[in-house]
Amino acid sequence: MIKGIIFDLDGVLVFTDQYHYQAWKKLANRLGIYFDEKINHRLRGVSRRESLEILLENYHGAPFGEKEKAEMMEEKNRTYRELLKNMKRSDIPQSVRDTLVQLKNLGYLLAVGSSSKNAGTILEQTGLLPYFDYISDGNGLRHSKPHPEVFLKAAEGLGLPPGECAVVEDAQSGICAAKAAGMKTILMKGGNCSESVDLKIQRLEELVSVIYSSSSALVTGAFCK
Ligand code: B16
Ligand code: MG
Repeated sequence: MIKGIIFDLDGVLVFTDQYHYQAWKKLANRLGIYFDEKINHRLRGVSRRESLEILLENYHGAPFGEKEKAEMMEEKNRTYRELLKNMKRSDIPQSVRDTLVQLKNLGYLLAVGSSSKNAGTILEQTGLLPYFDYISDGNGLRHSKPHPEVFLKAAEGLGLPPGECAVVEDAQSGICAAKAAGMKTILMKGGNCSESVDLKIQRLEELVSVIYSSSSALVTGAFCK
C-alpha cells in the first residue's frame, strides 16, 4: 500500500535544465572545453560534482586539483543561481499545484527527493515549499543517485517504510536509486531511462488518475518497460 509519494525536483516539478546547461556551458567555454546539449543531458539527476567530472571528460590538459575543481563548481553554481532568479511562481502550472493538493486530500504524504543543493531556493521561489511534508535534497548527502540515500532519507522524514513509498523521476539515476531503496517507480515522459518501471506518465497531472486506476499495479509490481 503506497502512503507516500516522493518527487524528484528537476525534470518533474520544475525544469531548470536550460539554466544548468547555460551555467556549465559558460564554464566550459572559459576553459576551452567542448560541451553541448547532448552532454548536458547526461547530467540529469547527477550531482554537481559528478556533472563536473562528465564535463571534464573532454578536457585533455594537465589534471585539475581538488581546489580548482571546487572553484569551478562554485563558479558554475554562481551562474546557475543568477539564472534561477528568473524563476517565478507562474512557472508552475496551476494544474500541478492542484494535483499536489488532490494527492494530499487523498491522504498521501508528499516529499521531495532531489540531488540539488539548490532545491530549497527553487521550492521557495516557485511557492512549492508548503505542498510538501518533507524535503530531502543534496545538502548533507554522502552519496548521490543512483545511491538510494536521498529517497531513504525522504521516507524516514515522512515516517514511512520504503516499501510504502513511490518515487516520481525523470532520470535513470533516480529510477535506479528508487529501486535500490525498495520503492515503486513512476517515470515522467521526457526522461531517459532504459530501466523497467512500475508506471509511466506523460504529465504530472495524470498522477491522481493513474495511481487510482493502477493501485494494484503499484502493489503487485506489474512492471512496464
Ligand atoms: P545542484 P534533481 C539534479 O536535480 C539535476 O537534475 C542535476 O542536473 C543537477 O546536477 C543536480 O540536481 C545537482 O544540482 O548543482 O543545484 O546541487 O533532478 O535530482 O532534482
Ligand atoms: Mg530529475
